[in-house]
Amino acid sequence: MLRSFPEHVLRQADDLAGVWDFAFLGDVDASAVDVTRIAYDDVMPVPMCFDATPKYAGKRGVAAYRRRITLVDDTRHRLVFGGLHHYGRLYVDGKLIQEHTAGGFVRFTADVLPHAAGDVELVVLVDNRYDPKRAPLHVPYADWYHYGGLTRGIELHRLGDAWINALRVTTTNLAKRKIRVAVAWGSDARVTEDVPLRIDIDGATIVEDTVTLRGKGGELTFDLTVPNGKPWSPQSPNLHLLSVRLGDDDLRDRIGLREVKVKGRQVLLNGEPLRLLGVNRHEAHPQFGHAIPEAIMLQDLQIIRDMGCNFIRGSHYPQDQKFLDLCDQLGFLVWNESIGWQFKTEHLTSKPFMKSLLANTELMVEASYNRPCVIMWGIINESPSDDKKNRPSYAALLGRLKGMDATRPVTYACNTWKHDAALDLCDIVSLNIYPGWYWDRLEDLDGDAIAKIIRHVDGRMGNGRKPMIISEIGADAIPGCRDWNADRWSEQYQASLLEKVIDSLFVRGDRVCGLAIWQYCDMRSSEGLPRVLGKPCGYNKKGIVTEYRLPKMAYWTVKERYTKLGRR
Ligand code: ADA
Repeated sequence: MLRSFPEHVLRQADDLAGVWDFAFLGDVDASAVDVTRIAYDDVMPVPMCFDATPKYAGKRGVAAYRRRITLVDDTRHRLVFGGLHHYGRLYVDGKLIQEHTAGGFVRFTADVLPHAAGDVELVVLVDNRYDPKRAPLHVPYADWYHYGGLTRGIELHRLGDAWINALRVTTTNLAKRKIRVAVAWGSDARVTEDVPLRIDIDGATIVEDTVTLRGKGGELTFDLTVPNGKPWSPQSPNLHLLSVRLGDDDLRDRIGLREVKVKGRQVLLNGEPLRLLGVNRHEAHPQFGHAIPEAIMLQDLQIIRDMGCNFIRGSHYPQDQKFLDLCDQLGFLVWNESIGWQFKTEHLTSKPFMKSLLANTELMVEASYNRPCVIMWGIINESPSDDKKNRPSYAALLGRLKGMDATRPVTYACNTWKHDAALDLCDIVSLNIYPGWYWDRLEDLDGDAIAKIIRHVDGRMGNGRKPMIISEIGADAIPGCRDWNADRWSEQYQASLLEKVIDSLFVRGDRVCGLAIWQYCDMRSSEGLPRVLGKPCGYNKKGIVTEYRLPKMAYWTVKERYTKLGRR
């Protein structure tokens, strides 16, 4: 399943998770593969990253997945993918039905147009190579290992003649528990009259009517009051089950009544100022790659909560819906960002590149708009926002986010803060800084190593009228490395640096409203030479826990300080 609960009760939605036929085709052109003549000599679970298995570890190329699927009748069917890495081509009975070039980490669909009922062969070609044309958003120098595969599950839906494409739920008046429900629908019939429509919340029927659907699609909106509505907050993560039925189709979602606003230097949740105490979390594990099972997701959230965190920056790509479902249920606050890692001006001024990046961004919002845990949207981590040539792309991406969602603040993690030229487009100013690691000494953190950066940015950004988050700061530590020098790479150094960072920001300072330590867990970096040479075993070791989620010395330092701050 793509979510932690069934999104459909009426609609036939087949879960295609399981063990598929598999063949690693290697260094071939996916578009030249004759998918009717592939010799499947292996099997592979879905969801999974094939290159997280020992046999295919480190391999890059085209992989072929195959299974039979059943079209229950001759109406439109829809394949729903939770994530495909990186480039994909989808075939039904040997016929190409869709290409995927919007990159990994995003939920997308591919329709099987009206087709004779019965069993058909589904083949998915997945290419995990770095390919500037087919997978432009996966850059080989990014500091994470770009695993490949079908990573977040797949479903086959029967749509029938008229169907619900999406529900978009907005809290319109928290005090009065009012929401706006937008029901986006599609149809293959020209006009469908007297279509029954019903909206239930927590099992109580709120709307019961009939509607006429004209044309290929449209949107119905309803302003409703949630009966016995309870606000969502980290302390009380109340969720309500919204169920919409249109004809013989339906769609359900779990929603949270809450409002996020920016006021001066504060981010307010339901009118209360937030102090965001958090970590950056990659979806990475040595044995699963990006295909993190729910069991590991839950352990991650248990650990992150135990550390005293209320905030998670999903770095550096759209988060798994199942992970966000758990964050909704457990009351975490999430920064969800579209894919990006130090993209270059040549990328941000390229139309094809920006087309893929806008698609990745749009798909992120479409999938997560209703998630109460998502309190802000981010874009393109650490990209050249100091180059004025890129301002139009920042404006296009941030503008698209605001156009799709007027309810959440937008930001980007900036490391070009010395001469940044786009932070004014953000609602929240977010800085990636590494004093004490990439520059300065540990003891400089006892001074104003951090404060002087904040002063510089505030001085350039209209005297600091906006909320500010330190979106990355940290130090590498090799587990078990403890020595009397207590220098860089030792666990003592990392613990001491994080202690000084938290004290500088929240004990001696009060400018920032949030901190996301870099990072929650160790993870493999990309295999590019400069990257690998600079990292022990090719791993980014700035995790507070190891890649297998075992605590380093810094864990207890962060826990002690975050827990104390959380009580204030
Ligand atoms: C950057 C980047 C992170 C990671 C970090 C580091 O801030 O955003 O993904 O690479 O540096 O560990 O150096």
